[in-house]
Amino acid sequence: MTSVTSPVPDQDLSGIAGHRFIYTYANGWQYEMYVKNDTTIDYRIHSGHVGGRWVKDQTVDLVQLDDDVFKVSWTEPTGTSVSVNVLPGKRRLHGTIFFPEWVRTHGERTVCFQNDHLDEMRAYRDEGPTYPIYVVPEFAYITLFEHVGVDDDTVIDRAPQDLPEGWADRTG
Ligand code: FER
Repeated sequence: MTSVTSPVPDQDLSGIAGHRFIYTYANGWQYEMYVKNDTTIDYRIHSGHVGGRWVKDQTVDLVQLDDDVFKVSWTEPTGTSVSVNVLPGKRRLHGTIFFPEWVRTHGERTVCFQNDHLDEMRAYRDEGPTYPIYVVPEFAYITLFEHVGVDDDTVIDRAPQDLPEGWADRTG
């Protein structure tokens, strides 16, 4: 239990750390996230506004809100912020993405392996325009949720377009 003097519930991240999941948002956008450890994710964007984009070693804030409820939050070098709630047992996810105006109008500039373009992304971020923020709040269904172990750099090691045809449609 929590209380006003002790608001933080006990944290057990073992239900999400070391797991890969693939999910499709209600707007049709398909994403893949690997929770590499308690503070880091790798991900690929299979389709959507910035489909083709992929990222390794993004630092995140990860917490457990309740049994089978986790929350992953972070800000990208592009200035995009994301907060994702994940309910693995229910295969349910809700993400809210906060895109700067320049990513809304020029999303293609972010479609790359970001790790090779970090200074470029920060320069775009600082150039803007940032506002108005384009907020995309969507539920998603998790089509695949699997334990793959922590700190494995082979889980996400290539661009989404370099995977075999139909790879992201595997369920489980
Ligand atoms: C997600 C929604 C958005 C996600 C990543 C993003 C890995 C990243 C967006 C961006 O930087 O363009 O569910 O999960």
